[in-house]
Amino acid sequence: MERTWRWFGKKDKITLAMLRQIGVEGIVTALHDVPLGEVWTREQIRDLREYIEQYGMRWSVVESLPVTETIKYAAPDRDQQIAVYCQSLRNLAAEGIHTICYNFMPVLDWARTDLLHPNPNGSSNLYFSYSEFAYFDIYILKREGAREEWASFSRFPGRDVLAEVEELRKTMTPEAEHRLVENIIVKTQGFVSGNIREDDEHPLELFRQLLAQYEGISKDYLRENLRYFLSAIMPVCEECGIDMCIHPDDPPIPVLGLPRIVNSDQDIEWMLKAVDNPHNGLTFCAGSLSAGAHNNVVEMARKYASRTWFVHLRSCHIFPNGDFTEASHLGGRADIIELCRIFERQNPALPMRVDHGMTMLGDESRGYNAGYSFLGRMFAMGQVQGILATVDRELGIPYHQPGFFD
Ligand code: DNO
Repeated sequence: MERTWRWFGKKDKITLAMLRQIGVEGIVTALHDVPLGEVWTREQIRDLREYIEQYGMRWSVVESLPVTETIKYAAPDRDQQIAVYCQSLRNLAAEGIHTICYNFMPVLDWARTDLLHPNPNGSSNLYFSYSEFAYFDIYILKREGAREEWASFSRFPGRDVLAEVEELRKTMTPEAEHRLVENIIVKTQGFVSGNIREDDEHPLELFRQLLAQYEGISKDYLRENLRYFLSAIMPVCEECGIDMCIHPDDPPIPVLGLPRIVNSDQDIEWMLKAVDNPHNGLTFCAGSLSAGAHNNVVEMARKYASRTWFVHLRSCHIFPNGDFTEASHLGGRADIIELCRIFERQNPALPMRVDHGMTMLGDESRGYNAGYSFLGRMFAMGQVQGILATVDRELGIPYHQPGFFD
């Protein structure tokens, strides 16, 4: 697979010169400064593409070209927003960028409760605690109906999340509450979705307003809106040779009363069949899928490899109570070694990025985006390059380590 890296643009503290030294061939990025719902112009795209090319790499994948909430919940302006989306797609294709990652998660993109959860080895990883998330929902967000929903939450037999929330309440401090808000709706969201920015003064209020727009919206309704969106953009994708790759929901469960529609085998099967066009494809995010005990990641990779246009390599460990953390790229539930075999066999040129990594050896004080450390991701990238070299040897695929004399 093509070794790519998520880079957050010219302001990213991790520079392209650094990335070249660690074997990165392709860049995954977005026009992070263009406000949600505006066209990405050819000039803006060209400027960034040429900047990347100066460093001997290419702009391989857009992650993400965000879908506005109004498209997701079908507001009156959705056709106008879809037209904006199509124009951005045309402009990207005209600049030679043909692989587009996006997601259809309402309001909240990915979610974690702890961004620096200690590992036994002294490094840290991202972590999701159901009781802390429920505490946020009931006592901080104060969402109507949240308590009742958590009272009937039965995903983990024998676990009483509501009782844990009450226990937590006894020791919760204002600082810890503030940290939960930061972790759940600010630090993990600001740099990916554009709904909430790091400098928003009242993120909770904003978040409540966004949630309110989804009142009464069911899973089926959201699915129909995805079908509508995909059907509308497919002619442009065909005309311009664009491959769309939807990113699965992270975590792979419904959250905060919002429907989520891309988190299981059945969901993926539904969305690929709903608009059965090869340009409607998948970002195979092994991390998001492996956070759900219902997902057999290797089986899913086999089943969907032929409709996968972009791969995220990451693996989760699920604790006995159901909470999960991000594991080593050589461990956890995802079986990255087998995934490399499957995707390498499918297409050795498929863009792949290491998704998240440990925060280690000083990463914590560098102000990187949550999950997107430098040393931790570099460590994971080294592990994955080793796997790829081994798998390529097994499969008889020539392996070239970029940036070296062979
Ligand atoms: C977090 C990621 C998400 C994902 C986007 C794709 O690290 O899993 O930000 O990349 O949602 O649209």
